[in-house]
Amino acid sequence: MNPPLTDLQSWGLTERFAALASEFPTLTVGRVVLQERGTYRVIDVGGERNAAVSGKFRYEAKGPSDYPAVGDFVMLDGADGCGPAVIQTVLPRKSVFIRKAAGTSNCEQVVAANVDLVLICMSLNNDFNLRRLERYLSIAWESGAVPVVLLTKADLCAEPEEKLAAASDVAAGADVLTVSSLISGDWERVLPYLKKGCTVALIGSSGVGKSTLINCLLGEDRLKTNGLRGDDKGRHTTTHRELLRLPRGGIVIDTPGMREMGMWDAADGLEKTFTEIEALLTACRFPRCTHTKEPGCAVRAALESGELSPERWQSYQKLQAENAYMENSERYLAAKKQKFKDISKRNKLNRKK
Ligand SMILES: Nc1nc2c(ncn2[C@@H]2O[C@H](COP(=O)(O)OP(=O)(O)OP(=O)(O)O)[C@@H](O)[C@H]2O)c(=O)[nH]1
Ligand SMILES: [Mg+2]
Ligand SMILES: [Zn+2]
Repeated sequence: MNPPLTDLQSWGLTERFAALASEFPTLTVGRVVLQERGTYRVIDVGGERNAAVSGKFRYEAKGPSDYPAVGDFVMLDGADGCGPAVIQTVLPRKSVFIRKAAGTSNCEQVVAANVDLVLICMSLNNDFNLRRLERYLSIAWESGAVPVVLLTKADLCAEPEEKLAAASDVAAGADVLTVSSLISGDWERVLPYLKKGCTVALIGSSGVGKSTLINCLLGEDRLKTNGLRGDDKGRHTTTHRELLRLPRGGIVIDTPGMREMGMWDAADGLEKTFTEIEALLTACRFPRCTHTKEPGCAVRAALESGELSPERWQSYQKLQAENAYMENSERYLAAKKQKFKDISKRNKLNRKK
């Protein structure tokens, strides 16, 4: 008897991706569920197996973000079920969470693709940092997914309400909630965000409890977690990105804690994260106001009245500068050029139909 066919809808295959996949009648659609360096695990109609990109794919790839990432829907060759599958192409992404890769190279790194919701995890003890939250929010808004802020390890914090209010203040437009994975009944408040067929990625520093929460959701200790409770010093327990299907429906992506979350093309995300500052900028009397000494400067007025905190203003300026620096890098400009080429090619194809 043949094994039962995988229900790809429960792995997030929507009508949009099914329609895109139908353009490749000789290939099989699959979803990347695990990525570790150059190798992939994919789920397709026949189950889960190893996969690698084709030589042609490698030859044509213009940069790191062209390669498949966890969450991507890919078109596969060799659907006979034996041996590794060959990834021929990546279907156009619905959303993509990209950071600047760690280190000195000005290259992008795709953290997760086709995510509906990004759960930004920050612990209520040592990891709590509003400025870092603003950085994560900017990248998350830019991704096209909806950010939700999860303040973890609520059991270790004496004044969670205060921190909840402070985080909510900087995260306008996003839900913010506190959660403890050690208190039964408490972590369940995450459940409304996990809907059947929806993909949720957990992102945040090492040790904040991402894998522990996913284990709660799975109902078993499947993912490795750092055994020392209460300690959130970065130990990088999770070393790869992995997509898992939850027993009650919903799909989660676990990611390793990242030391650096560099900005990569996050202009729109910054605008969404700092809407009140963007509004102030348009209210300055002079269009080229430097917000230092010009009369009628709305930013300085807001700083003086206390409506805008100096820390938030500095954070905005810092992230803007970092983003502007990236936008001038060679790699960024090359990626941008390629993106426009791909879009015009796709539009042309659509017109032909
Ligand atoms: N007190 C408390 N400890 C927790 C909670 N959630 C996780 N921890 C502990 O925090 C430590 C780190 O948890 P992990 O789940 O491994 O953290 P992670 O975010 O997956 O870390 P990386 O995989 O390194 O990115 C473990 O010792 C957990 O037991 C919580 O809600 N309360
Ligand atoms: Mg982990
Ligand atoms: Zn001004």
